[in-house]
Amino acid sequence: MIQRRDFLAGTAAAMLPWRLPQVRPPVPSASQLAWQQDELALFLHFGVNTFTDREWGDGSEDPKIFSPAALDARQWARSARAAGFKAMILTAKHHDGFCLWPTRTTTHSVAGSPWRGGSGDLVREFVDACRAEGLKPGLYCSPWDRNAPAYGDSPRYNAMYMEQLTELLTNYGEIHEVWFDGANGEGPNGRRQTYDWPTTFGLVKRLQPASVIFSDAGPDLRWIGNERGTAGDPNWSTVKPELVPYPGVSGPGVIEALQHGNPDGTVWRPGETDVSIRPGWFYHPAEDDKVRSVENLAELYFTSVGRNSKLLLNVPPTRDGLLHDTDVARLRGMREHLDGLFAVDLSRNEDLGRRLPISVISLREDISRGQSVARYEVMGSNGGQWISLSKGTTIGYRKLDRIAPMVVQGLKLLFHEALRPGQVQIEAF
Ligand code: FUL
Repeated sequence: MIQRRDFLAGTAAAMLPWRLPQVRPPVPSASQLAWQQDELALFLHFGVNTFTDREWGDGSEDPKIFSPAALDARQWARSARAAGFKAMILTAKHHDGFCLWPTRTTTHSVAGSPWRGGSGDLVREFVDACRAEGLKPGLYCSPWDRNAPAYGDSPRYNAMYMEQLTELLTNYGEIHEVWFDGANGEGPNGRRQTYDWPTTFGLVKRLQPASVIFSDAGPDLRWIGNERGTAGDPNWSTVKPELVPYPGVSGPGVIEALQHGNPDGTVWRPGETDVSIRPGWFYHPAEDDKVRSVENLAELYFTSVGRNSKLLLNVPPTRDGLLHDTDVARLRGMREHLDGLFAVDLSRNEDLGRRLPISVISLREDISRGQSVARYEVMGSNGGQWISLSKGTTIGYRKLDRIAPMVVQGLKLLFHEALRPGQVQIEAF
């Protein structure tokens, strides 16, 4: 018999030694929950580097090189939506300091470029395209700025950075995710900058209270600790904030904390897995034949969403300002592949009587109540006998286990270790 739902709070509760006292566990906010349920977001690295063929500009680029002749943000958004993505995040400013919107803080922006005759606003076109296609817009504004003369004069640059964020977060409607990296290199004057993270995060929360803030140190979402597209296993959505106190911090234990979270964590801070469809973050013609395959993209889904994370997949626009045909085709292929894989939940069949082999087991915890399961095992019966199909540690939002294809007549889920009572749903494909 298939057990689609198991209530840990029921029979299993009596058998399991709960690891934590029955106090109210950290749980996701409504924004964090919605963010995780979206599963897929598209990342767009675009700017002067697209035209110089570099990954990191040095801030000396002439704004006149920015001239995407056929730029169409709706094409980005349509491609994302068709592939099942629910959100998009744009590099409003990367380390080179070039702003994709006509900011008042610097002339190093689209206003100095020939694009749209110098009166273009790419952040505007981006958010409009997101909304037209039903996607949630997010923005990445790099704190490291290799163009700003004030960089390294800490209070002065921090004031400028707050002004830039204020423009981005007040003039473009609701921004769902605000993305920060911790990059902290030298400025045009060779000086290093001391960022003011508490004020930065406070400003975002004041201007966009429903947004989620991403950085190594959250506060809402944490970096998963690598750019290879692989979340940790186990992966807890709870963290001990003192282990990663600010964005860009390095040292013993930091990557480990980002990859795995912590079962005893006091704060809900799920991991976001950012990775590029190409070797670089920005578009480079020489990488046109190095775009990830459909199978590889599907694999990324398993190692991110399938490990209680969310996938932020970078697909960089070309110099024309369009997503490349190859990348668009791979996104579509990824969608078709996943749709095919998850088309029929075989655990719903009355007796699995169609005798179709299952090859993927999907588990979902009701994370609105927190994250609980620490060790589980899925058993399948092939007649009279129960055999172990897969074993794992954490589940969280979603855990996907691939197994050698097998026809089973029954499935059951065993909980060997859990922090507290919870609820899990099992499906089979
Ligand atoms: C890093 C940057 O240095 C890379 O260029 C890229 O933007 C990546 C997503 O974040 O911090």
